[in-house]
Amino acid sequence: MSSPVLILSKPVLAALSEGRPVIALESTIISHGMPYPQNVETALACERLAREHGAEPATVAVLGGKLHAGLTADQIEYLGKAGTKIRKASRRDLPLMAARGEDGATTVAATMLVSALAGIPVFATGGIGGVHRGAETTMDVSADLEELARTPVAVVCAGAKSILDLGLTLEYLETRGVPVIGYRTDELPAFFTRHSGFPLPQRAETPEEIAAAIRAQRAMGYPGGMLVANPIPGEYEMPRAAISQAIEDALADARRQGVTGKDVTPFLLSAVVRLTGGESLKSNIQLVYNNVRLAAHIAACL
Ligand code: PSU
Ligand code: MN
Repeated sequence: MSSPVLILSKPVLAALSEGRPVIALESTIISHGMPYPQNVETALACERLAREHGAEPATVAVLGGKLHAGLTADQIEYLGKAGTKIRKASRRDLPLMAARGEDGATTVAATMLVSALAGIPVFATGGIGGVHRGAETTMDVSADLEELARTPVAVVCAGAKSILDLGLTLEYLETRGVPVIGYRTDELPAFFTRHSGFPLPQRAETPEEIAAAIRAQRAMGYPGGMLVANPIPGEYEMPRAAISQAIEDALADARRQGVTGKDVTPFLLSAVVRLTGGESLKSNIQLVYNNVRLAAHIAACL
């Protein structure tokens, strides 16, 4: 069901109306999260991987002011090539962008919102935004956390990067009543690494179990989504010392340059890629693939 504000691609519309599995994918990770051309290659590979695992991919973006679920390869190429020239679009940005017919790459928050409008229950990304270090003075808390509290979409991620304050991120999710489920782990994964030292309240062993939890959440009329934390496969993990050092250096750079607001996360991500000589990008790509596979399995069970 397309509407004046929402456009579903033909394959996504067909899959939804036939009751086949569909998973959403975001586009800020394409325009702001990775360099070109790896961003486009990764986005297209995620789509192929979803299909191989039986789910139709719905990559989400704002184009000409319309919310799109399901993009063409040319549209993905456009978002990747334009990179940070494309607006990073979160929930707050959508109304005026629609009025003005603008283009934007959707964050986790905006992608969840579009997924819910389109009727897509599962969404795969790399990492979510969270509570930034120093948030007690900056109040920089990602809109992704609020969206998880209010919008009924299950988000599969590899945890949150330790550019964030992981402890405060978990506290915030607890306060807002968001189910946070470790997939075969008792610990919040730290994106580039499997372990953060922060225990999770619950774990699940199979995609079936997670799908059953999503169905139960719906049946309870429970407003809000779910966070599924899926650790990066061990063979693609970054060495812990190297990544910690890169993150500390990136944070120091951001402070020196006075980076604030929505520029913080993209700045830190590209600094970490540079400081690790590109190694972190390889891990980033693999953990996204791992999340796409799990999201497709969950969608197939729903
Ligand atoms: N984490 C990543 N790569 C990304 C992002 C997060 O590993 O590209 C993006 C997501 O789109 C997420 C956004 O929604 O950054 C969070 O931005 P902020 O911290 O400004 O809310
Ligand atoms: Mn922020």
